[in-house]
Amino acid sequence: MTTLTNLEQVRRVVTAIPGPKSNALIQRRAEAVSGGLGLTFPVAIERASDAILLDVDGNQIIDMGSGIGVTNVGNSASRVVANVIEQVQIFTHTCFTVNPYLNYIEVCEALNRLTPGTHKKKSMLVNSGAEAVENAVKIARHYTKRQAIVVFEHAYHGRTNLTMALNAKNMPYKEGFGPFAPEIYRMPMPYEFRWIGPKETITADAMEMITHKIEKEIGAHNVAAILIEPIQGEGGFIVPPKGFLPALAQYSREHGIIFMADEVQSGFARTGHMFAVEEEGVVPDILITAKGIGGGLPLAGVTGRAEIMDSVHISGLGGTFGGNPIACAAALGAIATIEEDGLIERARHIGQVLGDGLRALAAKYPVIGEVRGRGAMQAIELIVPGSIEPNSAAMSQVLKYCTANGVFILSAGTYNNVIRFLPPLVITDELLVDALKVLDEAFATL
Ligand code: PLZ
Repeated sequence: MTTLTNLEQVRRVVTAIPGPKSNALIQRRAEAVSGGLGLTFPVAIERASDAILLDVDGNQIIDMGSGIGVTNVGNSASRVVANVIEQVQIFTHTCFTVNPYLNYIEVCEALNRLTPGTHKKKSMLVNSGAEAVENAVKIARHYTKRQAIVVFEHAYHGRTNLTMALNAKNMPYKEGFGPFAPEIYRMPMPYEFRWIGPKETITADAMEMITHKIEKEIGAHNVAAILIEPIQGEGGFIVPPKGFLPALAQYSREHGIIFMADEVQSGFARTGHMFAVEEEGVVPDILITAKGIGGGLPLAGVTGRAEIMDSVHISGLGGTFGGNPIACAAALGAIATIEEDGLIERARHIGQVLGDGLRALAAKYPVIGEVRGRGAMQAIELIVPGSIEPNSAAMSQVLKYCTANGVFILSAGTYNNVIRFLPPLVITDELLVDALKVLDEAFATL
């Protein structure tokens, strides 16, 4: 077996990006692949390690997106690679509900140990974030014998039928794909930057609006679960104001409502905690994981209070591939990497370097309306200077410049005007500083 050496962690631009080989591959893609799939960067990847992506034209690109918050431990991280190679030679699949195996149980034990709360917890594994959210909803409804699910403005939870209904944004997620699942109720989100009321009382005012709506429009006794991303991802890295998540969790507790945190994007050390809810000591009844758990392999989990997770009748939960042994082996490698290499601390450090760099840019360029985030989950919201009008054109121009110069940065936001940073937590300071330099040049071109 050939072993590939890791890519040197430097940016290197050797052709136009996208280069000729990427362009040819993108044409081939257009012939073979459904046009319904998006294409954020028309740049095809040949290899990757840690925070560097090598494209088919030989350019080394800084990865500031981690495949949308997945490769937190770096691309092809050594423990993930070693565990996968070993597992693929041992056995590839049985279906856990047909013949169980050890590493599925070990991943559940790790989830039960790592998620907040000292109560007895149990977990189940599935393939994707959306599937985990679906299962969390199934379990919460089954346990409470209630149907209503409360979600929020700017929320994103997936692309399956139920999760489409949970999403806030119509285009591109819902347009033409209805009918959607019933018994989903959307509440106002205290999005500080765009909040129209007084900012000093935002938490209390939002809670007042939400509890009023729940009590008058649904009936609290009909609500099975309140589902929220502790920091909203696709919606634009909206960080709820201090006290909001604890207040929601408290309200849920008082009304027998399951409080569910969707930590698909914010989890696994991303925000400088293993899970983002820890910032304010919030203990969810159910916590949903995906993305970073698998170190790049498809895996997701639902972890909750034992009595809730055990309330479902036998065989009420399952799936052919959920908790596939190769994905579980990868997850154990990713979790070991986070714990043994101090990646939670590292995420805080990244937050400092990136946050300082972005705040310096915001002071220089009035098109940056706000810098927000936590740890290695940071964003800037672009506006028409002197207003809060979303500036999506500036965002596109900045990202185009970055791509051409070997830095991949993702967008986000209900108004398509947020630039989000989700670097692998193993990224070097040198690469971070280099990416910030390219970003500065990009803003200078506006
Ligand atoms: N919950 C909070 O961020 C996935 C979407 C990419 P899946 N976000 C990236 C795209 O364009 O489809 C996400 C999330 C939160 C759930 C999900 C869904 O996770 O693994 O994509 O199903």
